[in-house]
Amino acid sequence: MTDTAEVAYRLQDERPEPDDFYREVIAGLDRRPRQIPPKFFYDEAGSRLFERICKQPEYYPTRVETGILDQYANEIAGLTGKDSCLIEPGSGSCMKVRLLLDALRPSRYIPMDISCSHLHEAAGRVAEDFPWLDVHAVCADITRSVDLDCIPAQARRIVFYPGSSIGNYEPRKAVEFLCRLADISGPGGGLLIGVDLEKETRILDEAYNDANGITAEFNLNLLHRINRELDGDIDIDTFRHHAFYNETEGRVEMHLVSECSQTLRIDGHRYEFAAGESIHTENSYKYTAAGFTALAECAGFTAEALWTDDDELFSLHFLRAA
Ligand code: AVI
Repeated sequence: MTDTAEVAYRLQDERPEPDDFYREVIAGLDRRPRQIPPKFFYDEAGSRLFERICKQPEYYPTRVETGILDQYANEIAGLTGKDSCLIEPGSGSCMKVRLLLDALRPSRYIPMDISCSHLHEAAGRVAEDFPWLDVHAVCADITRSVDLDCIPAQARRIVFYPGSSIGNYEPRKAVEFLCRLADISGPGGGLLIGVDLEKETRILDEAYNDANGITAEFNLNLLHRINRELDGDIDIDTFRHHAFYNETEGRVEMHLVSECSQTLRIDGHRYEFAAGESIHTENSYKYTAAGFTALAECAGFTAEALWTDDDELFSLHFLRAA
């Protein structure tokens, strides 16, 4: 735990083992179809690229969700109440929460992220800009169980999970993760969650294939990361980014496709790739508002409120834990 004199925040370090990346890459490349979990996108370079994705004109989720949070902050505060403990798993740059803090006036804010240096900076900036707020940052892999002794016993717990990251889980895993969030929020607590909605394929295909190529860079950074951290010998130029909406599965899929037949070597392991063979790096499920509510009910939540934008591109749900 680290205390800084200038800003009132503490950093609790529960970083994943460095071995996790090694083990999951080695195992995932042996699987068919080959796959690497999307949580490994978010090293320092990946986290910065993701921030740039969020500013691309085609990537509507950030812009639209921000508009919803801004428009309904007071209404949201009416449901959460004041003086709650606000917990944000996967907090990234902590930008969206800023739209809520003045209305919600939580007694403590707990941002949690896998990227420690990024979290350190982002949480520090929140503490500086909201000097009345008690900020306690937790660096952790939120897909694993985390020690949350830092939650004050009496405060109502509100989990804030914006960005539609729930869409990056398979629906069955999404229910498991929602159960985890229900445990964190505890009886009577709440979950404020952003969920991307089903829509025209063209809009989705463009959102994950931005003209500036930032999403492609973000996807390919995974290969750079393997070279950097796992002593890989991958020629990045022999892979291309491929993203498309899979209508049958109701999800956008991202892949890294080998453009030629080749052998990759990672720490003594060899992987033979045929030309056109891919590594599946991400799914991003899209829901109807009713479909997502049904999923959340499976995890024991009760729907209390739902907000969307005029074009019904994105939804924000407030759910109460049983
Ligand atoms: C973090 N997550 C919700 C993003 C998404 O849209 O699934 C990650 C992303 N991948 C490509 N673009 C953005």
